[in-house]
Amino acid sequence: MRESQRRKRTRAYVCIGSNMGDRAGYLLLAVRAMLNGGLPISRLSSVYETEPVDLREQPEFLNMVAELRGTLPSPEELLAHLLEIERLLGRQRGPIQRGPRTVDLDLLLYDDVEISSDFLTLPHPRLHLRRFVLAPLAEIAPRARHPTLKRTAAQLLAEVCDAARVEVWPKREIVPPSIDVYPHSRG
Ligand code: PH2
Ligand code: MG
Ligand code: MG
Repeated sequence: MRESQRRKRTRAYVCIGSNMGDRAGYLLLAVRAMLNGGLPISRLSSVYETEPVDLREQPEFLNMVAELRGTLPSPEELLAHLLEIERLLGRQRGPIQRGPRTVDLDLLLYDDVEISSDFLTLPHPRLHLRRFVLAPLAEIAPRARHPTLKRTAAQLLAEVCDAARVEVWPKREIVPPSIDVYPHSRG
């Protein structure tokens, strides 16, 4: 199969996170920047509010997962594009690793690609350890397969030990306003 044909059917998953400022606004800006940059988003998970892991003394995160499907740039080019979006959205890389951030875009999976370089590790090395990644991933792609562990997202979620809280956000259903938007259009 030619390279151009192979790349047409690529599927990749990106975890989006924010725990600074207008968190939902940053998720939305990240999704818009990905679409404006030509990345073919085919599915978006719900938004989840999630307890911080690793560095636990920091504000709660909003996290979600996007599926990209179609003709994609190479994994390295895709990561460079995601890092550029982080930079445009005001992400500052301070001395604290895994600390608060306006927006974080992590490449989780790219087909069955396995890479380990200084720039990029695929699958994401902590993907299978984090409920805040596995819950939104399994929501939109329960059968997505981890090529190294040979487990699906649904299996990894059922088995994960991470007890940090992960809940769909916002907790209450958004009820449409009861105002009549078209007051003059009725017969
Ligand atoms: N990201 C981190 C560290 N900890 N915790 C949650 N809940 N969500 C995140 O996105 C997250 C985190 C480093 O990237
Ligand atoms: Mg991250
Ligand atoms: Mg990151």
